[in-house]
Amino acid sequence: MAVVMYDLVGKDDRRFSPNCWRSRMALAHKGIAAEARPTRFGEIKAIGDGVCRTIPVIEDGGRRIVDSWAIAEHLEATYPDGPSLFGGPGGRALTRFVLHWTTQTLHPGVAPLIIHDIYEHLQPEDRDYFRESREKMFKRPLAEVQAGREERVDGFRKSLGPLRATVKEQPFLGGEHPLYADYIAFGAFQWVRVVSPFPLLEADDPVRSWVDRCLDLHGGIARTTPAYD
Ligand SMILES: N[C@@H](CCC(=O)N[C@@H](CS)C(=O)NCC(=O)O)C(=O)O
Repeated sequence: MAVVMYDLVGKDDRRFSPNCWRSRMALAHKGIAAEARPTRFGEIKAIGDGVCRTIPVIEDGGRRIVDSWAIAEHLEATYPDGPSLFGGPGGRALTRFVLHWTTQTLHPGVAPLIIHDIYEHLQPEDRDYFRESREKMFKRPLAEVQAGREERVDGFRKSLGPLRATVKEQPFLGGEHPLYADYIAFGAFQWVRVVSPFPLLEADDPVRSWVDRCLDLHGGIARTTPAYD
């Protein structure tokens, strides 16, 4: 039975979730055939027994796994013959740093630059929920949060310094080959390219070359969704 992955979807079948892309890349890395089932925000509560509040969620051999980190650990433990996602216990431990950096710095840096673009790329049924829930978080209208991004993007680009320095010295965060740490960070850039025409990175930024390398991985799976570049 193929693995099913519940994958956040917007209009025109855009698969835009940074967290879901981590899991899709992880499944592809392990060589696992998975059905990425399109799921709107409003459909998450209908998954399985109704306790899921976020996606990605996968169903694998009768088990349901919620949360992208739990999914990566499940795949690593269940499919030890596929290429490793962590490169051993030390790699797994270091990947936690990338996870927390992405959650606490990268995503909060990206979100205010594209939040209204995300809204505009949702299916109509999801729009009110998204606007209300995100305006509660930002305490301002989404268009206002995103306004002035041209002036703010330089600060965001500077914040990528450690990522930039690393992928200038080596092709992937994992070294010569990608590991799950690459997919965690890559998800943020995939999020932007799927919903926003805004030029987040400069053309000659080494981060951009690394994103391109990630886009080429696993038969170009991340290029299969509509996007702006
Ligand atoms: N810690 C979770 C976070 C997942 C998450 O926040 N997913 C978002 C989509 S990117 C979601 O499902 N949000 C549901 C909502 O906002 O209602 C993970 O890594 O899987």
